[in-house]
Amino acid sequence: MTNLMSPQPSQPSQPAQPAKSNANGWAAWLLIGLAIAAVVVLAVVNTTATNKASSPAAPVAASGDDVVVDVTVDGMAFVPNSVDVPAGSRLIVNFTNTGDKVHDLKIGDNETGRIEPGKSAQLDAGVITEDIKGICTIAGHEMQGMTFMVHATGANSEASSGEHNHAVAGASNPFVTVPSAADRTKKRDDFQARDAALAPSTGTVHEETWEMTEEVREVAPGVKQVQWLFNGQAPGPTLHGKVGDTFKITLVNHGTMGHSVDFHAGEVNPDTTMATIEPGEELTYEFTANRSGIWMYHCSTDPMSLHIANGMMGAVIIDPVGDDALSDVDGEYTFVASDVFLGDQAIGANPDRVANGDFDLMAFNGYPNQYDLEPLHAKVGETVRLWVLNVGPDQPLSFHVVGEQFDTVYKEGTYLIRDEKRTGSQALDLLPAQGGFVEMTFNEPGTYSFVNHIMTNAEKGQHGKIIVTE
Ligand SMILES: [Cu+2]
Repeated sequence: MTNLMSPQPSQPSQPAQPAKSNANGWAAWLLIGLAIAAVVVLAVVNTTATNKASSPAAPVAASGDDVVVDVTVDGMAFVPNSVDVPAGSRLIVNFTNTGDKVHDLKIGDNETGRIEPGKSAQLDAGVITEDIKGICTIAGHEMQGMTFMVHATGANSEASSGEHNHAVAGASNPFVTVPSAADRTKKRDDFQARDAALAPSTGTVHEETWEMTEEVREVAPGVKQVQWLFNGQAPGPTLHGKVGDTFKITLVNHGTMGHSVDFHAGEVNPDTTMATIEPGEELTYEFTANRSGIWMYHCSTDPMSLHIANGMMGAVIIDPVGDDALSDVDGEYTFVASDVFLGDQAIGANPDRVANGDFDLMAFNGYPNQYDLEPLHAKVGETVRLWVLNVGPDQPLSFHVVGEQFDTVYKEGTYLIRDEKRTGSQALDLLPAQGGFVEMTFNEPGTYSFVNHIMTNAEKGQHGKIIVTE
């Protein structure tokens, strides 16, 4: 009614004049008319609501039953992270913070308050009549996966959303529930990370045949979608040679669309060598590696962003020779950094989202957080060389290792620093299609994270671990 009464704000400032009383009288009758109309409308709404109540769906009356659930914490997730409650029942949560940080649990308007690690609290979440989301209210914790979905069973809850198994991490991809950081770092037995170790270079002529296929693959925990692949892998195979070597890569297109390849490691005529080949066709791409470094390759069929986003990219590492040869190290690894776009399982990366640069997750070697699930290992005193290539298609990379300083950094054909004792580097910055390597020596045991120091991209999955032991 407040809104109906409001269209006369200027009256007090109106000058007195004969017409005013007539106008006021007219306005008063208008308001009475509107008020009557409003009462009629409200009555209709009430009738509708009453009619709805007589159907089995909703609203829900309190049943007097209690549902009691024990909830704990694992990392940045509630365990369990959802509960089914018969609509009309009261939900009681016995919350124990088994994590190592302070957390709370808020469901609707009811909350536990801050709970220290090891402490417990009971939360009366009230009578559950519809699906409702619980969260940890501490800044950033919901985003990292601390959500708790309460599903009202038997209620008319079609309008509410929420997945049983995957926390929604503030993501808004309409095609898929984007796995949260908690989902992505949850221990699992069925996962094998891509081996990041750089295989040694052998021979001077590198001859390979790569099948190009389009296949459904797991691209993140709980998410499978079509990927476009060089030889069944995304990224494609890492090629490793040395200056002067020849590469002969025969591509066979077993896909449903045209594909191609562009090896940045060689200098060739793009018109012919990088030509798109149609399904069933093949092409041999030959180049000589005249210059050292880590070089991107990718499908160069338009839209390239989409072909790259679907997995058609990879690295060629060319070692320098002679006086420029690299020193021996204890471990040598390759990380290809990429943006991850999700979409319909049967289609793959959503083309509109790729066109808009609307990425969902970030990855090293094609799979978000895979080296959190299966860390690399090193010993105290060992020196490692990490080759890093950013294939984008869009996002920049600021490669950093938490707890370490690089004494050697090589980027795009030149050493920024080399074997330094008194100075060092903290991050290697790489735009898409740029690469290099960093070297460091571990002085103490510990868990050293390697990250994109563009922190929100680390939090989207460009994060892994190196465990250093004595
Ligand atoms: Cu392609």
